[in-house]
Amino acid sequence: MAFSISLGDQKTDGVRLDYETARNRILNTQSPTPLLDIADFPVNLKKLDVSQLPQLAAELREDMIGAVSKTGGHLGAGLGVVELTIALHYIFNTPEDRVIWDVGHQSYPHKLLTGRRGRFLTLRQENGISGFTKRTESEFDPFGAAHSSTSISAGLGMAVARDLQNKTNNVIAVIGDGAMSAGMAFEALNNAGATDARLIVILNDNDMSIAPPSGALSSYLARLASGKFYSDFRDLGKKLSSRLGKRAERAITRAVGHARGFVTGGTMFEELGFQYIGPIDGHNFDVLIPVLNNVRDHGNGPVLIHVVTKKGKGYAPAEKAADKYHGVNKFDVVTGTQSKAASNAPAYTKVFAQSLIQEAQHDDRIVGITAAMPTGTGLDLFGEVFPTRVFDVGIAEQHAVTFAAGMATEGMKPFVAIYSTFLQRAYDQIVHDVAIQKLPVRFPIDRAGYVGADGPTHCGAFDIGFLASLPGFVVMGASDEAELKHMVRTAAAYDEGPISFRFPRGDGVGVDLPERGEILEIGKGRIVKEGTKIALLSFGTRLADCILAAQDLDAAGLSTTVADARFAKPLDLDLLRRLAVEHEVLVTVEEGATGGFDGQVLHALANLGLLDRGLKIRCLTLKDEFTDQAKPETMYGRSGLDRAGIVATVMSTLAANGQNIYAKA
Ligand SMILES: Cc1ncc(C[n+]2csc(CCOP(=O)(O)OP(=O)(O)O)c2C)c(N)n1
Repeated sequence: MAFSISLGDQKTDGVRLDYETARNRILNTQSPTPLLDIADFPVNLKKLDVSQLPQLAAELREDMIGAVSKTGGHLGAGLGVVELTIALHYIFNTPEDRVIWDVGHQSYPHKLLTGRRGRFLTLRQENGISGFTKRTESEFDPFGAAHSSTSISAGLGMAVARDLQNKTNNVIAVIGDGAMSAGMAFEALNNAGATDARLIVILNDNDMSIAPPSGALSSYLARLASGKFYSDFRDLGKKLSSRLGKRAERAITRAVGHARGFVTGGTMFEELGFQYIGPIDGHNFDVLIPVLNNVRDHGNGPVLIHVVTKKGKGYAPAEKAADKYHGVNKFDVVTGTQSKAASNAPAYTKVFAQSLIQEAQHDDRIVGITAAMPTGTGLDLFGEVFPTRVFDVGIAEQHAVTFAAGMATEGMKPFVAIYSTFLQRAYDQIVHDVAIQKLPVRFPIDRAGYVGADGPTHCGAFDIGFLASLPGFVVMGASDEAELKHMVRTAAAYDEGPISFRFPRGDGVGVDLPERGEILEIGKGRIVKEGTKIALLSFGTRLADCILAAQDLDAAGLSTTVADARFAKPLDLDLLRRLAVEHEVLVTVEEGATGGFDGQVLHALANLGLLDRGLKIRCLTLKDEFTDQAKPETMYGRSGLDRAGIVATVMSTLAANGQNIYAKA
């Protein structure tokens, strides 16, 4: 059997059991009623004896592995915090005590223990539970997340608000070592350390981000976790008791026999004003329980507990995988083999990476920058070819952009590859450090548009609007993978200022790829198909549906032109003029929020006087809402961004003679 599950060292004497044996022990021998059935809410979890917690942990892992094998999702991070999650709900009085999970991708065990087990197979599906924490989903989720490094700020806000209202609950922020590398986490530490606010920060250090972590903090934590072990535990107990009270001294002295070791004195966190406890073994209840018990309701000031865990813990395929099963498709539980949707077209990410490699072979000033997403952005492939020309700066989008700006001042050609949704975090850097100085930083923007199962927090909705509003910015949208190749080359060749190109998640449409991309003329779109009555003006990959819609419209006797704008900025005004003057109806189509390409087009048409002649114009964009997770096709359908929706918009525009299309919904 390829898959083994760990029941905790006490039960197995450190021997790893194969899956069947473990399962039988859990279900038959050890407990006729799975403990997970009992521990459906924290109030019931607390009825278990401490000695039963390792078994509960094993059941939780098995449940989670089984469910995620059917739904796909984030697995490795959750597997690593099973014991920590149980211990937190066992010791603290949730939901009165607030537990904030940073990013929220590791919250699956938390969801299973807080009343959501019955719905767990709906994870990340339409009308199902979210893959992240979400306030509207449960009172046990005090703060919504998905973008990283927000938990300490939110927790400090809650702690200060609690004190202002004379309440007494605990606030606990659980943050990973990867998330801790972000500027926002440091800003929060800096603020919290200077206050008396009773805030507990748990640093979940698994020495992994999505990829192995980069940066000096990671090396520092590794030194804390493995280098220096505190030798005199009694002294440590005394030291802590001055801040945490007598109980801490006794329990910590008791617990240390099971701990990996304690370090105290002079850690970075202590210098910042935190009481530092750790490192402790995050898979050992004998340590977790007394430490959390004694930190609960402690005196004043912030405390940081450094917990060492293993990402993917307890599931061999995850432990062995390079990414520790950070995010997985559906998979076979026994072998760990993941399914991959069948498609002959290459993924946009791969086309981007291969095109960038190709351009970099011609120009040694091209470098790639990622904010902790080398695999997601394809820069891992670039790094295999050019190891010295790729920079993983950690989860630090703001820094990534200004770092790129600095490189550009020195004549390098930085490509800052950041997903649309995470680029939001670096907006001031884009405006102030890049755009105002007209620096030629290149922005390849992946995951532009709907992202399906990851839901509203990851939807790439706003980049067109927030970039196209910046003076001098060139904003491109690839309509297929060949166009993406052209845009990589165009961006590499363009030195006048900032330039971006967006492309969606997933596979391309399967067009033939040119040997090498062409340099596109800046601000020029193209006519894909000529017609006379209807004009569909597409920006991005909805072009394929525009072409299909045009076939239907032609068949209905409505001769249709299809144009690929290529540029949201600068707009092709000649093309716009032609479409506006020669057609009765003009529909703009884009996979972005309102105020993006549509806004640019409407503004131009208005100021060119082209709206004064009776042109009927409609704009198709993402729905003006934060859309919950669903299949992308469903989302396109609801926004009218698919073939049928485009046809329906044209028909209703003609029929309604000027009425707005919202009537169709
Ligand atoms: C602002 C932002 N950038 C990038 C990401 C993508 N992302 C999700 S989880 C993750 C790694 C987090 O690592 P860590 O905090 O150590 O948690 P672990 O998964 O190891 O438990 C990254 C980079 C994100 N969620 N938010």
